[in-house]
Amino acid sequence: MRLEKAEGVFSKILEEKSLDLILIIKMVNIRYLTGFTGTSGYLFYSKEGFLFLTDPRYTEQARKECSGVEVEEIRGEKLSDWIEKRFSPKRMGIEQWMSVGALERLKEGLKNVEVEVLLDLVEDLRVSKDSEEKERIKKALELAEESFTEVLDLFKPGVRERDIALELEWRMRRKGSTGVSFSIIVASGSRSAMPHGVASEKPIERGDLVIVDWGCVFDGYCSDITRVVKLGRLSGDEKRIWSAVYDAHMRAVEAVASGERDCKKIHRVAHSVFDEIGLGDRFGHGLGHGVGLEIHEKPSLSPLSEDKLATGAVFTVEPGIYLPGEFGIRLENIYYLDETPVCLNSLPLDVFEL
Ligand SMILES: [Mn+2]
Repeated sequence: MRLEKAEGVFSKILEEKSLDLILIIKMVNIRYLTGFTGTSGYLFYSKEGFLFLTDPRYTEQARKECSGVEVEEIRGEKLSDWIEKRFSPKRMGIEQWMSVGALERLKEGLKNVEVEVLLDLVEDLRVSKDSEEKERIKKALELAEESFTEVLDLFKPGVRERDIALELEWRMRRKGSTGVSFSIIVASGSRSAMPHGVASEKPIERGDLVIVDWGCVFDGYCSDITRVVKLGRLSGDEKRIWSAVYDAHMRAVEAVASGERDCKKIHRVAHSVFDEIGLGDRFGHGLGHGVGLEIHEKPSLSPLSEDKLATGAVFTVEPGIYLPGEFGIRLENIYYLDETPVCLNSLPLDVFEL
């Protein structure tokens, strides 16, 4: 079904841009289109349809995984020579992800071929998730949340941030995840003011506020969630900041619920909550991002985004306030956009006061 959808789009592009060939090189895009889970190969599209090229390490796997796609093998031959021999293209389009070095080599080998860079060809197709994708993301989130609940009793004075991160990762893997979707953030005390404070050797202390931002991969799909833990009771200041972040989060989700689909406007709704209390400049990152085969994918909810939220999109909402030298608070959930946004999380956004 994904291949059929892609075929419709790709065949139009061949025609509009007068191309003979399209080359897809990013492995998650190849996985999305063909089901191939290996780490090396090239997907071509021409008037004949799709063709997947891989090397002998993966030929058998590709024939099993890529149903409906012709698979060929390359052995001891330069990619450019193979392309010339198989397609003799005059004009070809290549995804933007090829390295400048690889592109130079390819152009040297294909001297008479015009090359055009194609932007976000498959990324745009990936925005709206089908039900199978949505279920995998939900499962990845479920494993992440269950594991977090199980490690809450580790938040004790003297336990290092990285011990918590390791335990969390180990539990997610034990439950069936293939790994973390990014390096787990456990940022305690004044480190919580660093939006990406990856777990360090620092032991957590009584009174610390701890930002935990984590996620795992299930069947290729990522989850991403942020919660705040406090060793003790929240101070007045911490409560005030938590409420502002919570309001920003909810106001953004309400904007989507009432029909806003312009991603930069959704970002602005959250930002304006912080502006109202004079903390606008303490929110320096985007409000959220798409989640799927990659931890950060389209759409981007940020001030410069040109993206629109499409039905079927799975995206995070994660406003945060960071006070250097003091503390930070970020609250992140994942939403699925049906007619209205549906929260995929089970854990509440409240601070876990321990
Ligand atoms: Mn995130």
